[in-house]
Amino acid sequence: MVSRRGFLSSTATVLGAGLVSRAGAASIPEAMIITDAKTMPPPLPPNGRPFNPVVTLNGWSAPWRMKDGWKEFHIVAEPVIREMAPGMKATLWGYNGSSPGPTIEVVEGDKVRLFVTNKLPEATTIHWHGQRLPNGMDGVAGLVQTRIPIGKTYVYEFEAKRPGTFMYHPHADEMTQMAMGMMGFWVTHPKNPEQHRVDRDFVFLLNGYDIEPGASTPKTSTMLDFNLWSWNSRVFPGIDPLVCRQGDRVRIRIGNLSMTSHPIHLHGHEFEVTGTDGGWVPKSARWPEVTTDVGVGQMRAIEFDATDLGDWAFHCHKAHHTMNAMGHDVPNMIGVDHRKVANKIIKIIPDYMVMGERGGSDMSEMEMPIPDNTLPMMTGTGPFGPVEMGGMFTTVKIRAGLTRNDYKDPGWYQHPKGTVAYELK
Ligand SMILES: [Cu+2]
Repeated sequence: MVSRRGFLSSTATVLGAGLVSRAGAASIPEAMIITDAKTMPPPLPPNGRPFNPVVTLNGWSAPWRMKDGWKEFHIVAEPVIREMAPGMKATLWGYNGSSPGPTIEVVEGDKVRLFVTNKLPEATTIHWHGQRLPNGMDGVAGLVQTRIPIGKTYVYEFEAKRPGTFMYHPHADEMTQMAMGMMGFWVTHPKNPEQHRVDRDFVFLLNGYDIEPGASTPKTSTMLDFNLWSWNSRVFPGIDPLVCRQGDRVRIRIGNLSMTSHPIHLHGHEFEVTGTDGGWVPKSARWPEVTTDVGVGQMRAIEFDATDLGDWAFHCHKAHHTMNAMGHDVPNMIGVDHRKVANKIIKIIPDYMVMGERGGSDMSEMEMPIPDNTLPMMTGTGPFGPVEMGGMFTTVKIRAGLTRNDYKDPGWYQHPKGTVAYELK
């Protein structure tokens, strides 16, 4: 047995852990553990039927083994440490070293066997959200199965009948376990790889946490007032850019396992919703949009042609969801001259700062001392200064001439002369 604690580092850690007993090892595939939060370019499927793999934003796809015609995965529910952005680590629960867990990719018609080992301090289950499957494989504790006790492994078996976009999450002590980060993405690819083919296919989950500045464990009794709104348990500037080649047909699949809806907005391009929870949307039923609301428990696949070069903002349109941990009980000080009061306060509290009289930008411009292990509320610096964002914000970076499997951050866009807003002299 190898202690995985020692492997929790910022560098990529890939390790087949000896997680099961020697007797069980023969029949259970190794569980791959990855704790790094880098976006991993997808490897082509080494066996089984062919498909065009997806790219999990700040994540990865689970490996499998083929055995007697079954596609077998080993999923381990366990405590994890997730870096949400440089400077802040969260103590979460997840699967196989990360939260969210690895993306599961199968092909329509695959017989799928999932070994689920429970390394949490309490019982759990996994519900395969959106799937057609035998009732007893649906993962609802008490209703269709007994809970998976601590230390035990349960086996789920079903045929992946419907191609599309799915999620997985516990259906046992849900409020705690989902608030702690237990969730993952699932893609069932169409039998014919030419069907619904795109050049780049990104996936991520919308989630939210309530972590007090300076703390690392989420408050699990919070119902709505979460303070960190994340994509795959990452917040801006920790969310990788979605790198696209000019001319690519791009799909972005989004699943919402947070406790509120998120209007997801793309700059500079129109998209269509081509897939929902229930499957693919017929071409005749699609309409162009630049924002689509993703409700709680829903999945949406959007598609667009990456025609225009640039670093295009891509974010949730709820303004308080593009901010990091903050106090919400802040009075609006715009237009209030409180210098006289401030001078009196400074006699008692020398560090007192006058803030907010000119708007909220003071927050991003001022270097306020913040507790350890937290993030500034509005942060990130672009080539033109502070971006003043946090939370559910990143960029779609469109560049000419990238190679097919190149997802590396190309740096900031170099604007052609005369194409940037300018000051009137
Ligand atoms: Cu939002």
